[in-house]
Amino acid sequence: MIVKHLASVVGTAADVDTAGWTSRRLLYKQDGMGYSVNDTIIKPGAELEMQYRNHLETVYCIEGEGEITDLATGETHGIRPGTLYALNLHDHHVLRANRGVAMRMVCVFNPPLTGREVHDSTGAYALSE
Ligand code: 9YT
Repeated sequence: MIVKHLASVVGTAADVDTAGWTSRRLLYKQDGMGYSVNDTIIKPGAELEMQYRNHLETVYCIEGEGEITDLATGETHGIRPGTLYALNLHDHHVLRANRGVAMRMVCVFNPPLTGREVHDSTGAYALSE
């Protein structure tokens, strides 16, 4: 059994900070679950264009508010605590956090992340071995 608390990840190598988000990586590929789990803060006012070509990602909002635009259809969906989105088609999208409030999201990746992945110029994470 693996039991850990967010506090044991904050400030370590598994706490990855970028201009738009901070990802606290709770479970990695190395944990053997077949998926990884992050507790991620999307910074207030952040606007992130992403497309995880190599991964499927499910995101569950637990704090804050914002929206996601599906760039294939132009459709925009509001996000608030309790909203889940699953990028089942490796969807090209823009994620926005409302100004003045961070969004806190639980992010699950398949295949699992292995380390300090950050987005490449296409908005994807590289696929590791
Ligand atoms: C929701 C989202 O994709 N945010 C970007 C950060 C990423 N999910 C991560 O590694 O936690």
